[in-house]
Amino acid sequence: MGDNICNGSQNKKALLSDPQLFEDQFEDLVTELSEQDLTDPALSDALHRLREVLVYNSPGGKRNRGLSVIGTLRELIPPTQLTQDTVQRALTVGWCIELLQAFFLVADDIMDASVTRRGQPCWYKKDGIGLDAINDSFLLEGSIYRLLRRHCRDQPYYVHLLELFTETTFQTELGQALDLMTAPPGQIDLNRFTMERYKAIVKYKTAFYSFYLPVAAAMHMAGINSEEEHNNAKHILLEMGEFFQIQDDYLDCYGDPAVTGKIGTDIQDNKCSWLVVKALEVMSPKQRAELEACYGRHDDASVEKVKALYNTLEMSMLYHNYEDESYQRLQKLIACHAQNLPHAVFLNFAKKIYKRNK
Ligand code: GPP
Ligand code: MG
Ligand code: MG
Ligand code: MG
Repeated sequence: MGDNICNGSQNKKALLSDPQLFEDQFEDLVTELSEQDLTDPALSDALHRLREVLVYNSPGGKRNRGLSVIGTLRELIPPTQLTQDTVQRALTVGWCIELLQAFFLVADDIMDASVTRRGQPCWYKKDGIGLDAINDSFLLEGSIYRLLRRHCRDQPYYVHLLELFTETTFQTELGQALDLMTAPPGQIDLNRFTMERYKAIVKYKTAFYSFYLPVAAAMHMAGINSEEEHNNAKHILLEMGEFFQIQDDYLDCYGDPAVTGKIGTDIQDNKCSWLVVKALEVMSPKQRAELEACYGRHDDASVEKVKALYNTLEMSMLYHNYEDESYQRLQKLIACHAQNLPHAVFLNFAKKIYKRNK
């Protein structure tokens, strides 16, 4: 569609907010992936399954990652240069990040033995799905590259986006490997849970894909490719990502499942969570022995003992102090490292995550 043609539907689109445009685009992308792209009738059952997987596993999230592609692009390109086609493409790239997230979550919930996600049963928990969900996660990942090809193939930044998505996926998988290796079921060894190991896990499993990826994608779309500019952005965004995962760990224990949409499993799963790492820094040898006896166990009584110990140590207060410190540190980082990039790129993101409860 040409950018200068103004028909009724385009006029209407111009009035909608980015979140509305983003939600509206989803159905079109599902139809494109499951109906228009592959027309071999022999595939119709598989494509029907793909539609089901997309529809079940994409809604209900906060959309922070997906929406920040267009949000960042609006800070990088003057409104007069932002054509409707460019906006549509930024929304599609945003959906690619949401699909990457859906791919990771479907797989992560199997690995973490989770029960609910975004207020509904985890996909693998549904009747008749089980471990077939592994293949469904691959379908979600594959969908990313079909969309990028269809919508961005002719753009000068196409290869940059491909490399960014594949590199980020690999970094996340390495982070997930660290997360899993540091939490072997049934082998409790509190010596494993160091702050150094914690930071490595969360940088790779969360920060790259949740924070650097959407901003870096928008930077490439705006023609900003220099390593220096990307490193500046990365510096700030990885710090934000670390804090975001610390919040996720806090909410795993202290969040309200009715709000977060998921029931925590970190204590049972023997995870190297911020809570256990921080608690170990402040507890007495006697408390450490108590923790050793009840962490990483599945019975309710053991889980409750861990939570009671966290309460005694006032972990909630320690977390809120950390949140305040982290916010101050981030403001300084933005002031020092944003350089040529508009500070709003980072401040908008920070506004969405600090003091969140879901
Ligand atoms: C969040 O960990 C990290 C991910 C969802 C990345 C998974 C990566 C894969 C390669 C599958 P988490 O388990 O704490 O998230 P949640 O609390 O949402 O389950
Ligand atoms: Mg996990
Ligand atoms: Mg998980
Ligand atoms: Mg978690």
